[in-house]
Amino acid sequence: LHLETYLRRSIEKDEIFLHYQPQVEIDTGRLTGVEALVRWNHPELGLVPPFRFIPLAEDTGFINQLGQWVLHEACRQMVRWQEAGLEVPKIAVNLSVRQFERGTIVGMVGEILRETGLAPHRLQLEVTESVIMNTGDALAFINDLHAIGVSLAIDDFGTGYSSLAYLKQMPVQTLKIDRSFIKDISTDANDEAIVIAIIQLGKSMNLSVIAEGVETEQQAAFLARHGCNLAQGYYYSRPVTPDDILQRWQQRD
Ligand code: G
Ligand code: G
Ligand code: MN
Ligand code: NA
Repeated sequence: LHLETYLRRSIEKDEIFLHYQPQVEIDTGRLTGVEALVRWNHPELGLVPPFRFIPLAEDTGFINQLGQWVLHEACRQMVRWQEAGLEVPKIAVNLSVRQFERGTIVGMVGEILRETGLAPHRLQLEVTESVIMNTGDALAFINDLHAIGVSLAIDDFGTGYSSLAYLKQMPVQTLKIDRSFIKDISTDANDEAIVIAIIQLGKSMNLSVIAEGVETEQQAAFLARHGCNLAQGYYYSRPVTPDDILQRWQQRD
């Protein structure tokens, strides 16, 4: 069987699940949110990494079903944590460009929020710059999503065709600095300059800026020193199970 055939059955067979990666405030270590990251555990193939099945799901259109499942599960998990006594301030969920093509994204998000009872402001949708530049109606959809109260982050910021003109028009709240720029902070002067520029851009446009792929204390210190106080990365935590989130963060706050 082809991977594609397996993938189509993965949801009904209960092989898809989510891991969650903490987002933290650098100076306090406080949990500010989590990003939901999809995982596929196939009984024979084992854990299939997202870089193998997300592009396939996008090519085959399965991403629409998968994306809906992910969003629903992520919102339900927020409610479960809440019921267990842990208030996770915000959940970030990745959207792919294909999910904007059918024009049903806004209705789907609204319905999932209603059904799960999650407050809209606790959901953040992550889109890449290419979503914004390559989707004809992206601006309209993004305005509609903003209108129902969810927030928007630009993922992998700095790696795409970021048109600053677009950024200016859009109700975006957060820039996520791509981890490729964070990796060589302290050895690569260009990367340092780019990171500082993104932080400044965010500040002057009144956006919050989070760095991804933070793996060392030095990187965190550099970011904090330059005015970026939000981070996500292995230095704080890998993506982990819902239970891991509960155990680690319930005790801290
Ligand atoms: O942990 P990591 O290997 O999970 O993720 C690899 C890539 O897969 C990242 O670029 C991430 O944005 C993407 N990804 C993870 N989960 C999802 C998801 O639910 N939907 C989409 N569209 N992309 C995802
Ligand atoms: O593209 P996106 O930002 O949605 O994907 C997040 C991806 O980054 C996931 O694959 C996740 O496992 C990975 N990731 C998260 N933190 C780190 C990190 O500190 N270092 C590296 N190399 N990858 C990370
Ligand atoms: Mn992301
Ligand atoms: Na990213």
